[in-house]
Amino acid sequence: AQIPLSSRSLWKKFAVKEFSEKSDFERDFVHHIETTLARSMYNCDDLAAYQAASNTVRDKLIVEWNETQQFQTLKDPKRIYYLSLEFLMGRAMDNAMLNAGVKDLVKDSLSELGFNLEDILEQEPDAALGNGGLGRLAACFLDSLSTGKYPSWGYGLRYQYGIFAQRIIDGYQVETPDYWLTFSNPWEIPRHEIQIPVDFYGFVEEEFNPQTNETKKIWKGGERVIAVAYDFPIPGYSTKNVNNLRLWSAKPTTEFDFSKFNSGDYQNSVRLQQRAESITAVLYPNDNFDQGKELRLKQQYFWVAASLHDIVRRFKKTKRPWSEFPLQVAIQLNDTHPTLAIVELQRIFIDLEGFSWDDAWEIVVKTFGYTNHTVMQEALEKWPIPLFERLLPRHLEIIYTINFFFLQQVEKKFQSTYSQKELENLLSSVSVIEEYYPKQVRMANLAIIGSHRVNGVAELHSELIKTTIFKDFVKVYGDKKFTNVTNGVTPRRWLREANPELAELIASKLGGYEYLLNLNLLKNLENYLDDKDFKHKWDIVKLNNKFRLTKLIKKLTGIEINPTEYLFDIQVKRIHEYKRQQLNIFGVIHRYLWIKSLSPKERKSLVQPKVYVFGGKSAPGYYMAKLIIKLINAVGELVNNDADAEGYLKCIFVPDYNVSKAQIIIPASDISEHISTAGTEASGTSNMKFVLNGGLIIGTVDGANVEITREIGEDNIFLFGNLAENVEDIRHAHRYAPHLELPESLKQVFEAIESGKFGEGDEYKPLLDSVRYHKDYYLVSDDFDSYLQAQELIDEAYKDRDDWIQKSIISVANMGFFSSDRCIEEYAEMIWDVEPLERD
Ligand code: IMP
Ligand code: B1N
Repeated sequence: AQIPLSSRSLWKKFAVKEFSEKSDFERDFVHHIETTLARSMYNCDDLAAYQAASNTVRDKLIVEWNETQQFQTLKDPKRIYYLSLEFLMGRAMDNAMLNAGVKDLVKDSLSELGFNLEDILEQEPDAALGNGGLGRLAACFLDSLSTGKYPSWGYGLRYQYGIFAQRIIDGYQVETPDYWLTFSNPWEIPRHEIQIPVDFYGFVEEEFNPQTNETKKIWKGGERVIAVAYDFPIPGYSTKNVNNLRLWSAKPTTEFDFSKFNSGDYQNSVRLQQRAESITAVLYPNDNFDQGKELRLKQQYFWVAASLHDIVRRFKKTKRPWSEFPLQVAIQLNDTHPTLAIVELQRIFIDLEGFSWDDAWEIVVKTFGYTNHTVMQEALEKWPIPLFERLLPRHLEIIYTINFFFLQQVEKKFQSTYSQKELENLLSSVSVIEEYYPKQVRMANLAIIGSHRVNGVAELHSELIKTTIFKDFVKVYGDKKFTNVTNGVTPRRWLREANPELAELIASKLGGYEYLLNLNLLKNLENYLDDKDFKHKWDIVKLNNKFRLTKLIKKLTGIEINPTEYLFDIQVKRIHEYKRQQLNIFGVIHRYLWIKSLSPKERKSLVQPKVYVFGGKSAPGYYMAKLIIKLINAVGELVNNDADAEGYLKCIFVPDYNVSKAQIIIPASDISEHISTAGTEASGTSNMKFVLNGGLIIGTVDGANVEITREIGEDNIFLFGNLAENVEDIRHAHRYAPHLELPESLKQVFEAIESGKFGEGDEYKPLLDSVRYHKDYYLVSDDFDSYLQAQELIDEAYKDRDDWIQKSIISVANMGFFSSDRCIEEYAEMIWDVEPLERD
């Protein structure tokens, strides 16, 4: 519906004006308190103040959001669609103020109104719709897409429960639901008018058309659910560009099943409706693991179907010919989770728009790009055919056809050069269908076949996928289809917001905050390596950040630490055997035993005081990871209360690690641990965040550690352990060795654990046995001594504080490459073929 021309001047006269002065903000704030919240100055607590303040900031955002969307509709540029099942956004308020450049104004206004901004920001719950690196990467990418002025949309699910909150009870992880929508959420705009029907189950019918003499396949769905859109404005830094993140929420159809109702089965008919909402109820809490649950497949199709419907509708509005679809639309698949989009788009073209197979498929392949994030076998998605067939019968048919044409092409290419046996092996390895009991659909194979580009997320990882899990696809396609885009992080959240003191110190030398838009400018910090005053300030900033963290630790655990004495050694990330928190805690135990063996005098002269900080969640069903958490807490319990270790060693487990805690923890590190078994961590992104905040790394030659080393120099990182190229051989040796010989150092640690120092010794048996008797898949025993040596080098290096600060500054100065702005530029050029669009 269009407003008549005669009314439009009235609209323009009353167009919303954004606040730009304190008095405007204060007026809008009071307005929201009194109307939106129906409160007053007599009952306004910090929570109400947060709600009013966030609504006021939101209003400003919405004005720009509207103008950006209208501008993009008018210009109709190629758009990027980033499909991700996870967006780990964290808090929105501080980010929105910083990006819009109004934080100081808001702070002063709130103070005049009687509130403290920092306290108010604490009221916001994290939007924790993700597990870890993959979800947070998607959030960093949205920030960079808006900042880089790329016309783009994120599409995901609006889970009512994000990643669970973690509590530690008697040293064990206990999960509690994260209902983050308790209070109305000012950062989302419900679009109740955007309702997209999504069908499941049912059957496929053939329809004969006597005119064309063709039969057409029609899918008759058996269960219908409605997708409702919720829009989250994504502001860019220092630009009026505000893009959109659209998250879908499931609700029942209003079409009531009257047949059930009339037959007296009212209860069942209501139950079916309630079932609809369960689709977007909860995020699956697994990182790097595929659980293969039916509800997860339902989530995936629900999300993909609604998103594609929206994308196709937007394209159709422009009345362009279909051939222009891939010129207007780039869809990026964040891992294989949205791979059904390939099939759904093919279905739309064939079944609904009447394309020929080949015409449709050409457009589909040009449209999609696929990012792989892991080589871990247990994370690769596979769906049993019987389940798939029941839920999505038509899609399975299309997959069979895609696979048929693909295998035909492979056969043609190799039949003259390969033996029958070789050809069979190749075909069965690249086939979308795995011959298994029951047969399975391999989503990664489908994603590769249906995309024009496949990328890994760090150089080492991108090489690995070409030589291991996807090597047979390289034979088929050559290696041009496979590329690398090394991950990055947004310096707005991970430097300026998380570490305002360091950001300001850097700005004071680089002539302002321009570097947040061009992170390579950090290089100029190397001009100040001899500036005593600057280095002193650098050191003080780190100390202040350690104070900030110890305050948080005190609040969460009751444990008091005086940070001036200690080196802070931090490992925060999902708990996983491949990330090897067990290696770290075995190292802590080793150090504790050493300290205990020394006289007080020796301690004073030999021991570098250290706080080991751990944090991270285990998947609820991951027994071994939960055992590691328990061991860390048990070690903490002992050493934190041992007078011999007082002043030399602390071991802390920070409960409920999340994005907003990361923003406090990361800036406080002297050393952070990124110690995965070589070849297992695709990239890692917290490694980048730690170094960007002036911390050094102890790490394996894995993921993006390799490129960090190249950029900052190998003198500024503590590398250890076996290389990825040797891991398979070592595993092979383990498998065939009669028994595994442990290093003396590790034997001592195991003896201490078994002796019952950390509670019931037997309890940890599975953890020790996985090393001793179960082939040590993660090479803990092979890397242990090398790890201890690296720790010794750290103690040594930390003694020369001036040199340490030097290392820290050089590292930060060379982190420009790891801005997610650079990633987005690479995707835009190599994969999406899109340009920024400046608003005028
Ligand atoms: P969509 O691409 O149709 O979802 O539109 C996204 C946004 O673009 C809308 O929320 C509007 O702000 C804007 N928009 C859509 N259609 C028009 C139009 O015809 N004129 C101006 N703005 C539009
Ligand atoms: O993606 C990150 C990388 O930096 C990490 O190295 C990588 O481990 C992480 C299934 C995953 N890979 N795979 C997942 C998450 C949830 C799930 O259900 C797999 N996460 C990663 C960003 O590239």
